[in-house]
Amino acid sequence: MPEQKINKIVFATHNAHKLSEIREIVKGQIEILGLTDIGCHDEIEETGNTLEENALLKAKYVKERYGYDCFADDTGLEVDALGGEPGVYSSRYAGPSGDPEENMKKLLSALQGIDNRSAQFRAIIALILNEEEHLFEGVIRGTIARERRGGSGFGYDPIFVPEGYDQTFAEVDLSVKNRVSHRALAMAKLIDFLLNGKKILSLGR
Ligand code: ITT
Repeated sequence: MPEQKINKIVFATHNAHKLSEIREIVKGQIEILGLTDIGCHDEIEETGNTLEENALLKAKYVKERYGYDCFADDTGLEVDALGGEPGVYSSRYAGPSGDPEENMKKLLSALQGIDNRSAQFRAIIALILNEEEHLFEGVIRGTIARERRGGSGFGYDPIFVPEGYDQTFAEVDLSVKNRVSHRALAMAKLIDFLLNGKKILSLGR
């Protein structure tokens, strides 16, 4: 449990979309600093084999080199018919450039002719606070659309239809994504822990 009330924390990401999503989610509760705010412009390599390992690796990198308590998120799109792929390899699914259009193209062709479109986004947030590590998970189930639709969001959003909706994450209002998404669910657990000391999932050492 945090020793004192947290009102400011670093989010170890270079992804501007993630940063603005999270700032919107925690608006009025906690101030979020990005990596550029602390003078970190390093490309942090994601060499882990799981989302948990990669999230921890990013958070530890910033803590060790910059000295800030912080949290990092690693997200994967897990497609049932593909045995959970692309999963931890989601960002470089179609190659090292990480081009979202190419990633979606590859996924849509991998699912061509397959009726089972079930999938989930899974986000793991790793927090390093007072020398302790904590993990928080958020999962949203849904389906993979037959073609890309919508212009908002980022990454795989144009082909992911969250359960209970007909539109993709790139078609719904951002306020909807920020309420129901994998990252919103993981963030809710993180915020609860930071503000109230409640821990829902932790693999802390
Ligand atoms: P950082 O590591 O700097 O946080 P990143 O963009 O590399 O940013 P991830 O490794 O977590 O983030 O992302 C893995 C892939 O999943 C990548 O292709 C993202 O575009 C995609 N992704 C992550 N969150 C997403 C979301 O909310 N909606 C759609 N795609 C998402």
